[in-house]
Amino acid sequence: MNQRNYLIRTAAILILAMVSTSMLAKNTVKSLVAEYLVNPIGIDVKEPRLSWQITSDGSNVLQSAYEIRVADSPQALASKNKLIWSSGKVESNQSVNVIYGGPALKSMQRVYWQVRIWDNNNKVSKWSEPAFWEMGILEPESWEASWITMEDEKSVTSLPCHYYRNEFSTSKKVKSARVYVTSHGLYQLFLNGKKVSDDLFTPGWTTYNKRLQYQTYDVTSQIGSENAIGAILSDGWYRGKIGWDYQNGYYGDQLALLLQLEINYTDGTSETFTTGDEWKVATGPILSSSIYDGETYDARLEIEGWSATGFDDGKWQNAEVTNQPKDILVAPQGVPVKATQEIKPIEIITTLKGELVFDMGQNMVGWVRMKVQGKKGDQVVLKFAEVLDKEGNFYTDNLRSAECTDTYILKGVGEEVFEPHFTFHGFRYVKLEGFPGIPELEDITGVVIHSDMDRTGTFTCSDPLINQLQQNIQWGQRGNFLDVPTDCPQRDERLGWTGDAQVFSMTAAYNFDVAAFYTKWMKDVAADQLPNGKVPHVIPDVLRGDGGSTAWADVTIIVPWTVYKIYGDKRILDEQYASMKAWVEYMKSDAGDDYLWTEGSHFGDWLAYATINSDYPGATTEKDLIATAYYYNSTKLLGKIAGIIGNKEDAEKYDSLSSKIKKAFVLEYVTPNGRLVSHTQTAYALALAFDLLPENLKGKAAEYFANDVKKFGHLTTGFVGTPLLCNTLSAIGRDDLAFMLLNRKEYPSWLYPVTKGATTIWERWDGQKPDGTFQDVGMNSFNHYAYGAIGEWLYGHVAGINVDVENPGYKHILFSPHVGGGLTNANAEFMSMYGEVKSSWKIEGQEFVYEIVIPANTTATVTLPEAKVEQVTINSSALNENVDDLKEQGNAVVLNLGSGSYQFRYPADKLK
Ligand code: RAM
Repeated sequence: MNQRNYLIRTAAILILAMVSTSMLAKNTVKSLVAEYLVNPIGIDVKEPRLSWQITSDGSNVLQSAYEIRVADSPQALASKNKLIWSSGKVESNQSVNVIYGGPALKSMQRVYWQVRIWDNNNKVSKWSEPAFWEMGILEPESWEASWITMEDEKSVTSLPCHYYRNEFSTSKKVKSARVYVTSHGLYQLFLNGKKVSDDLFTPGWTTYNKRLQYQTYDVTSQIGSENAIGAILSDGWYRGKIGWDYQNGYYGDQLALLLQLEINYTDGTSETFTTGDEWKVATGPILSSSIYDGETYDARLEIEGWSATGFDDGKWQNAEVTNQPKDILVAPQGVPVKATQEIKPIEIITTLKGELVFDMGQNMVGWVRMKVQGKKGDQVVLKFAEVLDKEGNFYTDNLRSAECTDTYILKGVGEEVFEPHFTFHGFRYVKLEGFPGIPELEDITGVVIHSDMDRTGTFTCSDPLINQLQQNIQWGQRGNFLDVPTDCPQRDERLGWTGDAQVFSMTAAYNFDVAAFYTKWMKDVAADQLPNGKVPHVIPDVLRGDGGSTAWADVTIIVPWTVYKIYGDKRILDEQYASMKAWVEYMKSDAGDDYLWTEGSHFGDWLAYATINSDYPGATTEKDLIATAYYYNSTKLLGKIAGIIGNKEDAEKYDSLSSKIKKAFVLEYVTPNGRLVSHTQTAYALALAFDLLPENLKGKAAEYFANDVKKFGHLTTGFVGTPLLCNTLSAIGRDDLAFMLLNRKEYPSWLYPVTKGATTIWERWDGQKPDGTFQDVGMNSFNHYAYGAIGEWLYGHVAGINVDVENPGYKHILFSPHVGGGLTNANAEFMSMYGEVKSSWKIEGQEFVYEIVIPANTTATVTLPEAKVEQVTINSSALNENVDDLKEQGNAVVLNLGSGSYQFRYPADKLK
């Protein structure tokens, strides 16, 4: 919709609002976030963006103005002359990502802020509760600390973890204390014997040689007069095994710690304690710890009280100062990894082979906590697997070289509790060897870990199998969003595969709040991009620059575009623009003058349907067709993005380039009758979804597409085609086929794994074959989210919650539910930046009942399928007597509404 129409429509809604809104609507401003985070500390975004939500007991509520005020304490917010910044009353409907416009903020500065709004009746709200954000260390010079390491210990194989410690005292009353900390390798931090934070896998995974995150923790309440500080360091991604070929030490061979503790006293003075050569270091009970291989812990070597005061570290060696860079330190922009759930096993199995196996009932990512009692030196070995084989035995062949083994050696002092520190496993089954005595269910607890994103979406419907599919998609996302979006969590891979991330990004953004998560990861994409614009296959890149595959490297454009659409985030488009452009320029130079991208090495429609039939080996979509289609799509999007960020010249340039690619595509890959040279579902889905066909051939191509689906009766797509498949069938009016694909239970389909008991999404359509045997051990993950990209269609099409790209961030919402596939209800809820969006329909007797929630400060267009205006009621009254802005369009009724909760009812005869 163009700007003018939007304004007219908004005006219409405002008029309507006058009629139906209670003039006394009470509006509350809440859920304040800075840079998508609740009260973040230690950020380094110099002009943070502020967002809030409005809740109201009235309907048709829009914000007409806001006022933000910022001060250095909550109390000071109320006194005008103490403010750091006041926006004044700004006439604006913007309540998402409003840029802080006050004076430059200093390192470590904390500011409090609050906001009030005026609604469309010019009624002002109360000020919100105060929120805050706090800056981290903004200049490298402010890092006074030195990197420290353990003398002479350079290694590229896993050695025992390092334990660092130091003590310090304070003599004055502490007002505030912050610790800034990072490491080469992973760290866990302790203060006076206690863990400082429940963040896991810190400092996270980035392109370490270019960007290294540090964390900031508020330790004010933990500081006493005598203090001890300790840290454990392990290899992690930095020095451990990562990538192919048993590759260790990709980033370096030396573990190191950097820590700075800033204490402000109540008398206005301050003190800084830092890592330096007076620190002590030793090894301890963690004999080895590897992300792929697991952890070995010898409890007999535990060091009682090592991170508390008074410990005798006389036998520890002095740490050595090491010269490592500090100018690459960045504050995290994502969300930390945390343990978010605990799971009890459902069964203890003795397999045919006699193995003792716990079934967690869910393919999960994390580890288990084990309770055990035995003799000193007893050794319990825990192994992890996703599946049992067809005989019911423990199966680990698909983990490839990853050992996924935790070993615990008992100290022999009554009940002992073990959980690993720096490893994670992807598993449903846990095999125990050497357990003293007979284990019970309660001896094992599953600890689920992932980037702690807020869950924003739910989707349910009348079919339990589809509900399980949705659960599997969400579990797949949880298991694979671990500071970076990985392909899988179990085998010797777990890498940030770009293709998987891009195809899943829309689904991901329905399920969880991924704004911060992707903002962080996209910076790594840009950091690892090669000077010629080529994008590595995995980010962070541990494959030494191998990259440039179509549909994978296009992550540069597609993920920021998703973040823009879902969160209305323009800054990510600005900040990633150079990276996006470099990628398009790379394709342009590789494609050359004929605009067909026939060069390069590509994954193609990865893992598409394959058969062993002699006359039909499976669906092969030519790689250059895919590459040229993506070249077109990314170029076109880049042009659009250039326009959005105000770069007119590029907008025109890439728009015109995209037209040339389209022409070349049609000439090369489309017959004059609309048939594609690769006559596959993926090819048609690409051509139709990306709008690559001339108007007169669209109908014919759609027919070929539909006929192919009908002929097979199943999907034949891989990673590239699958995310587009149902959306495109629906777009050409073939919901019947899209629902047929969704409902199919035999291989290949989304529900086939569900019927086999899957609790996550599989990498391959036939990870486990109907006869119970497995796919090739070389590549058979049972927790791979890529095919979960169908989630986007469930939320957007079946339940009907869609973003309007012209008014991104759900400022204007498109509700368009679709009944089909025998479903009698479908329900989606989505927590947008503006508040809760809901879309829920059911067939109740002879009636279609549809409920929606439109949050305050948004508007919506609702499309009611198979409806006649005079038969529809809204909140139990006749629709046409209550809503002016409505029309009949084909068989649907289309209306525009402002915020509120609405229920529609009308006869369902045409919907069944
Ligand atoms: C495998 C995985 C991954 C995919 C690459 C191309 O490693 O299946 O998901 O993106 O191949």
